[in-house]
Amino acid sequence: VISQTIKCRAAVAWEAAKPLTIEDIEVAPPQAHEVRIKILYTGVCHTDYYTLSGKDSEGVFPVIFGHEGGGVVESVGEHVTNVAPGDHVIPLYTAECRECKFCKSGKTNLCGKVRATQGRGLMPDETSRFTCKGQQLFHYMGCSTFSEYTGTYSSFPVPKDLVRPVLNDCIISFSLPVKSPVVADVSVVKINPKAKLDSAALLGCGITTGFGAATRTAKVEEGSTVGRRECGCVGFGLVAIFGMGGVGLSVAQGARLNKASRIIAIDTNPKKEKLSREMGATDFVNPLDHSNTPIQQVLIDMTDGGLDYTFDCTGNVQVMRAALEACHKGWGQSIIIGVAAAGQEISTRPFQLVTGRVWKGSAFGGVKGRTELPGLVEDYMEGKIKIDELITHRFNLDDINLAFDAMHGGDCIRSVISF
Ligand code: NAD
Ligand code: AHE
Ligand code: ZN
Repeated sequence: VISQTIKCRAAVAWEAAKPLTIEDIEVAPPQAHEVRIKILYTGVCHTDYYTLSGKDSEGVFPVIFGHEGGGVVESVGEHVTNVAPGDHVIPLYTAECRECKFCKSGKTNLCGKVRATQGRGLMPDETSRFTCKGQQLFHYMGCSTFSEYTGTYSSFPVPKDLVRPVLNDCIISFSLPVKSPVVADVSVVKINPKAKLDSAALLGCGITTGFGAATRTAKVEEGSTVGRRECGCVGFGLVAIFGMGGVGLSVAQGARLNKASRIIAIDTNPKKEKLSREMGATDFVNPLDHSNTPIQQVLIDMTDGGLDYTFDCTGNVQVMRAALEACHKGWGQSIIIGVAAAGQEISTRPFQLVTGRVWKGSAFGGVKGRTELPGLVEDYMEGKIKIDELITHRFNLDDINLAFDAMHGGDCIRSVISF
C-alpha cells in the first residue's frame, strides 16, 4: 500500500519564546525505514519548554516539539519490519539500533545511528517530513509528538550485503534474501495494546528517565538504617533527590522499588511534599527553610556524613554542585539528569572527587528503549510503576499553551495532551 501525504493539525513553534500556534500541516509519507504514527496522547516535558525558551544550543525553528507520546502506527515505509499499521507504539528519542559501537558496547543506552541528524531537526536522509504554508518544519528529538501525525525513523538502511537489487524495466527495487536477519529498527517501540496509552505515553520520557536513573544508572542498593555506619555499612540505601517534578518523583519510585532505606526529597515548592511521600520519599526538605545553611550541609548533618546517591532533577548547575557535595566521602554517587542551558557549566573542588565522590549523567534513565520499554509498560500495568498519579492536568491540542503555563504554576506534575 502506498501511503499519501496527510493533512492534519499540529502545534508549531515558529520562533523561540513565543506561544505555539495550531496549524494545518502536511506530513509526507514515510520513506524507507520510516514509520508514520497517529499520535493519540503526548506529555509535555520540561525539556520541550527548555528548547522553546531558546536556551538549547540544538534548538532550531520552526519546529514541532514533543517527545513523550503514544500512538498507533498509520503506515510504514519500505523495509520496516518491527512495527506494522495498527500497532500501539512509543516513539524513542534515544534510539536503539543494536548495531553501532554504543549499542554494542553494553555500557550505555546512547545510540549513535541517528543522533546527528536528529539533533539538527532532520530525518536521517537530511530532510523533513513536515511542511506548513509551503515552509519546511523541523522535527524535534526524532519524535515531534505535538502533531496529530508524525514521522519517526524506524530502521537504518539495509546493509549492502543483505540487499539484492532487482531490475524491473526502469524500476530498481530491493529484496532481502529469505534467510537474512531482521533489519534493526531504531526509533520506535511496539508496546502492549492493552496498556492505557495516555499514561504509557509518559514512559516516552519523564517517568522512564527518573525510574531508570535510580534502577539502571545508579543501581540504588538496598539499604538498612539500623547501625548502618557504625557496624561496617550494612547496605547503602541513602538517597536524596533534588527537584520533585515528573522526573524526580520517578527517581523516588525507582529508589523505593530498590529498597532504599531513606529517600530525601528536596524541592523549593512545598506543594511537592505530599506526592513525593506517596512516591516513596521518607523525608522532605525545602532549601528555603534553611537559608543560613547550604543545603549540602543540611543533608550531611541529616545523614551521618552524606548520601549514597543523589540525583539532580532541576537542571540548575548550583543544585548539581550541592547534590555532588552532599554525597558521602568515599563512595557517594551523584547523578545529573537535569538539562542546563547552553553556556552553563558545573564546578566543584576537585578534592570532592579525589575523596571518592562520583559524578555521573543519565539520559533516558539509561534505558534501552526497544529492549526495555515494553517491560516498563508491563511494570506500569502491574502497578509497579505509578503513572496515573502523576497526571495532574489534561488539555486538548488547541490548549497546549496552557500546559506550559501549568508547568510553571507550581501545581503541575505532568500534563497530557489529547488529540
Ligand atoms: P519539572 O519542572 O516538572 O520539575 C522540576 C522541579 O524542580 C520542580 O518541582 C521545581 O520546583 C524544582 N526546583 C527548581 N529549582 C529548585 C531548586 N533550586 N532546588 C530544589 N528544587 C528545585 O521538570 P521535569 O519534567 O521533572 O524535568 C526535570 C529536569 O530533567 C529538567 O531539567 C528536564 O529538562 C530534565 N530531563 C532530563 C532528561 C534526561 O534524559 N536527562 C529527561 C527528562 C527531563
Ligand atoms: N539539545 C540539548 C540536549 C539536552 C539533553 O541532555 N537531552 C537529554 C534528554 S532530555 C529529555 O527530556 C538527552 O537524552 N541527552 C542525550 C542526547 O543524546 O541528547 C542540549 O542541551 O544541547
Ligand atoms: Zn523529556
